[in-house]
Formats: sequence, C-alpha cells, structure tokens
Amino acid sequence: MGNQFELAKKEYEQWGIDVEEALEKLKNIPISVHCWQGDDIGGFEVNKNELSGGIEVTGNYPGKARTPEELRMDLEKAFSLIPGKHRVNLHAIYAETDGEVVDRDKIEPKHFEKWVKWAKEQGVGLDFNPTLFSHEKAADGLTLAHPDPKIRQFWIDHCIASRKIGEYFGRELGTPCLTNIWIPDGYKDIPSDRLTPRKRLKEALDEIFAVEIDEAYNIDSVESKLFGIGSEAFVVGSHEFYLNYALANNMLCLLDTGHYHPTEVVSNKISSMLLFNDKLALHVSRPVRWDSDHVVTFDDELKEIALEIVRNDALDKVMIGLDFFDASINRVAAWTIGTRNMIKALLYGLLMPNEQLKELQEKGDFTKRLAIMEEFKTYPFGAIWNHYCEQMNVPEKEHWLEEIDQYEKEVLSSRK
Ligand code: RNT
Ligand code: ZN
Repeated sequence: MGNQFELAKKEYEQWGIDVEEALEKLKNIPISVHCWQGDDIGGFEVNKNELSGGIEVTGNYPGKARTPEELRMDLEKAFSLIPGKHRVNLHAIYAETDGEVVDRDKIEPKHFEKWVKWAKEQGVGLDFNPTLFSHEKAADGLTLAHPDPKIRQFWIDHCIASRKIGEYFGRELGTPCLTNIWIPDGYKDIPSDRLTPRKRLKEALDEIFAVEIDEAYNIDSVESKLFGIGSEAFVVGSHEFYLNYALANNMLCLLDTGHYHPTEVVSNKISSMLLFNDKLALHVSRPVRWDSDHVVTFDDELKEIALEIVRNDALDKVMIGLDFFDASINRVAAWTIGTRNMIKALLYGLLMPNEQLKELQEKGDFTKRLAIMEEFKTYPFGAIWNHYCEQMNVPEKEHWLEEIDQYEKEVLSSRK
C-alpha cells in the first residue's frame, strides 16, 4: 500500500504538485453534513407533521433514526468512516423540548443544548436552518410571502429565533454557524402577479435581518429554488431574487446544485459569485431529472465544483454543505458515500496541475489544455485517496462497508 502511494506521489510531483501539502489542506476543509439524511427530514417535534414544502424523500429502508440519541449515534458512526473533522447541519425541527409543545416561533437556544453538548464532545461545528415547511402554517405553500400578515409574522419570528440559535451555536462552539433560510413559497400554476409576493418576501427578510446578531457567531445565507412539487410554475425566492438580495444586503447566497435548470451547473457560477461576494455557500446535492436530492456521487459536476473552489483559491470562501436524502438505502452509508465523495473531489481538485493548465489557456494552447486534463483523469489518484484515509484512521476503499454491515446488524436492524 505504502509503495503505491510513493509511486503515485512521484507521478504528481513530476508536475510540481506537492501531495503532502494537498493532504494538509484537505484536512482543514470542513464539510457541513446535513443531519436530515438520517431520518428522512422527520425531526423531533412533539406534534410532528408530514413532510411538506414540495420536497420528497422516497424509500423505506429499515433503521431510520427515531430519536435525537439515535440520530447522533448514527452521525458518529458515519463520522468514524469519513476522513477529517466536519460540521453538522441542523434544522429547527431537530429541537429537543422534553415533550413540551413549543411552536416554531418560540424555539430557543435551550432546545438545542444537547446538540451543543454533543458537538463539543465530537469537536464539530454546527450550522442551522429555520424550518419553513412541515407545519400547518405552511400548508398553503406560502410562508414569508403569505398574504396573511399573521402567518408572515409567525415565520418572521421563527427566522429571527433561528438566527439567535445560530448565534448561540457559534458562541458555544467557537466557530461561526451558517444559518440558511430556504422557503418553499410558490404557485402550482401561472401567477397573475409575480411582483407582490416577491415584494412581501423582500420586506419579510428585511425584518428578519434588521435584528442585530453578532456576525462573529452567526453568518446568514439565503437559498433560492427553481421549482418544487406543487410550485412548478413559480417560486417566489428565485435565483435572481436571492442573488440580488444577498448582494444588496451583504449576506451569503447559497447555491443548491439541484435548484437550477437541468443543463445549468453550479460549477460555472462559482467564479462569477466570487468576483462580487466575499463568501458563498453550497448545498451539494445530485439532481436526477429533477431536484431529486440523490446521494452525491464522484461525477463530473462534483469534480468541476471542487476544481473551481481550488482554482479560485476559495477554500476558505466557499462554505460547503451537503443536501441529499435517500431512504432507499442504508442512511449511514448514504452519509458516508456522499461525504467521502465530496472530500475525494476536493482532493482531486487539489491534485490537478491547475497553474500549468491556466497558463496553457492564457497562451491559447487549447490542444494541450484538453490533452492534460484528459490524461490526469487516469493519474493514480486512488492511491493518494487511500493513503489519506489510512492517515486519517478511517477505512480505506470499500472496507468501510464492513462496519456499516455490522452496525446494521447490531444497531439499525432492531429499530422498528
Ligand atoms: C429544498 C432545499 C432545502 C432543503 C433542506 C431540508 O429544496 O434544498 O435546502 O433540502 O433545507
Ligand atoms: Zn438545499
């Protein structure tokens, strides 16, 4: 094994690529792992509602986490198979209220004390999201853009409460929390007025962000969408809406890879975004024919996203989060596969001769640019990846599956 790594390293070094330095960099890139893959976006509210908001989790693989303890335990298992130190992304519905009914506008930091205690033990940071779906006040498919001011106010209060929870996470854990707002608002059919709901959303956001929250602890982002189930014709918070809102209000725009037209890619947006924004956030997902949120694979677009982050020297500017949910396979494996792939893609990006390729493009030598890019696809990348896993004390290659099998037998299979 060691020998394979040494041989591979030499091949990269011939191009002046410092493999050890790449591995050091990789160790310091946190991926925000979304908790909701573990329980199909169920959450732990006392009066739990059906999943709504035009998103869909399909499959009925046994063993989903039923309690916060089980969810944390499953996350720990996944983290033991994923190299590096990462983050956990929570939604408001993962509050722990001790059996008490606490509506979303009333959630407080204390409802997340157990998550914070656990995050401290694990040495991971936390990110957050208000939950503007799976709730009776979201039943019309409208929240912050709802025509009823009372409903709007409820969701405004929920978002403000969420930012305060984000601030609490950041202060407690010593790493700022990214609090991301995504709303499902839209119409199934052709609207007769697009402006009024957008105006209402803008005003609602202004109220939410008027509340001062320490930026050292909480960073705000807004996530757009193209369409959802039941909002096929129109989504209030479109890409242009949030692109402009974020820029005008000095906050982060979050790009979800499933929220664009089928041939439109996030990799091509990153450089433009970075020219006008200090930071940006991602939800890396995998849309298959629609915003299906399949588990992230090591595909061309994932590699291209990673390459863009590396090439633009933006490892500390792009906050990488994941957003997929598949209930048709082992959920701990889903986390492991998707997160390992994200890390793997970043390593792939770090091991490309990016400087030389840039020069070739500047010189107009597109023959060599294409040729080198293609040849690098079969460089011995796998040997470096395996070495990284070994160095980080997680199973190499497919060996992590053995642990998943055991965990399924010993833990998941007893959950009914
Ligand atoms: C929905 C958005 C959003 C959600 C999560 C659960 O299309 O992508 O980010 O997936 O908040
Ligand atoms: Zn998303």
